[in-house]
Amino acid sequence: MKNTGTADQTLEKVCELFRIEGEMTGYQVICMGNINQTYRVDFRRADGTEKSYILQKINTYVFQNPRQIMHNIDLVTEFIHDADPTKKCLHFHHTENRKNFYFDGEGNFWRLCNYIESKAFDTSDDPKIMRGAGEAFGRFQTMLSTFDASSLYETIPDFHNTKKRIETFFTHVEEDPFDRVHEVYYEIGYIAAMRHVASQLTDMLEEGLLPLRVTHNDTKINNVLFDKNTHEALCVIDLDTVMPGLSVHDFGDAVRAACSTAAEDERDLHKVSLDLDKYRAFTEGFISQTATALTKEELDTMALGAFTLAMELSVRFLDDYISGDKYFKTRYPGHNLDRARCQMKLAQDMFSKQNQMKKIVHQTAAAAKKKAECK
Ligand code: GN1
Ligand code: MG
Repeated sequence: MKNTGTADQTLEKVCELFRIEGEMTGYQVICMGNINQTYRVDFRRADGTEKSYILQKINTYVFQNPRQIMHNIDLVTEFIHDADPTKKCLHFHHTENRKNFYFDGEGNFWRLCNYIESKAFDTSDDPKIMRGAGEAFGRFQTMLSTFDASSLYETIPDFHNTKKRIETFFTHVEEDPFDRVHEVYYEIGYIAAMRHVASQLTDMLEEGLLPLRVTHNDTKINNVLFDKNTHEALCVIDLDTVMPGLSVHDFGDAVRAACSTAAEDERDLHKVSLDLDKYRAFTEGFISQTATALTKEELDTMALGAFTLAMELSVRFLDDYISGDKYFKTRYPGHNLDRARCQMKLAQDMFSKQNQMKKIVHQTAAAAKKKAECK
């Protein structure tokens, strides 16, 4: 059924600028992601066939240089396509003047890409899916190992600089612009107590102990598209933050997002912990693609990466809460606070499970290396 009204007309006009053929028959708001506004737009072409596309309005509060993002995306998608033209991948359409974006002059920045018929998961109890997600992110990183990192803009500077994120957070705690700090003394205390542990990866990067690679930087499992029937991982999406970064951050972000026993914003904290079965399956998938490339220091710090990213997200959500909820899209007042508490609980559980998590990494890496040697 066709939606009516001005949104409809705006989407239709933008699609026209991207030279989409046929008549728009409808659209659907895709409720995925906390940043950009995403739509699926459906078209019927002159020959009667139907085709859908993904149209996105970029959040320019978060991405202050969207042109740089689209420059990166052009290079990365082309590289991925050339690496394996048989695989499904994102393809962004161009306007008449050969731009892969349209800026409407009223602050709206649009882009349009192919719609891939698929299924996405926030998590799964099926080890095959968890392993598939690990493989997809591991493969993504391995594939980009020969990509020229210097050709990429840093789309959000210091994106995973956990140390700096914590410093910024404490500046905002001092300022307390919305008089919310008194509600979160417990959380502030925990962040203060753990800031050195959470800053360890940043320190190691600065000391040259961990290698800088081209990484995805937003490895939520719902950024992997799976085949609807076979549940085989098809491709990795959301390339806005592909930048030089740490492998252990990609691993850690995926673990904190996919291997929890609860949703990212669960309010009942008793339900929140790390599911070690999911963690093992994801780790097996990720390491199967990266084992021979990862350094000893990287393998040693993967479990710390998961703790660090849960802490980083907790700090980011809490920072947004005390700063007036400007960054992440929220569905209700206090949503960022719930997310922050949930991620903190997850970080605490991961901290208590560090030894088990490290052991799984090392066992998996040893098995993967042995397998590679036997080949
Ligand atoms: C944002 O919009 P989405 O879900 O792809 C955020 C990530 C966070 C995530 C938490 C650019 O990603 O860093 O991990 O929310 N993206 C940006 O759900 O800040
Ligand atoms: Mg994203």
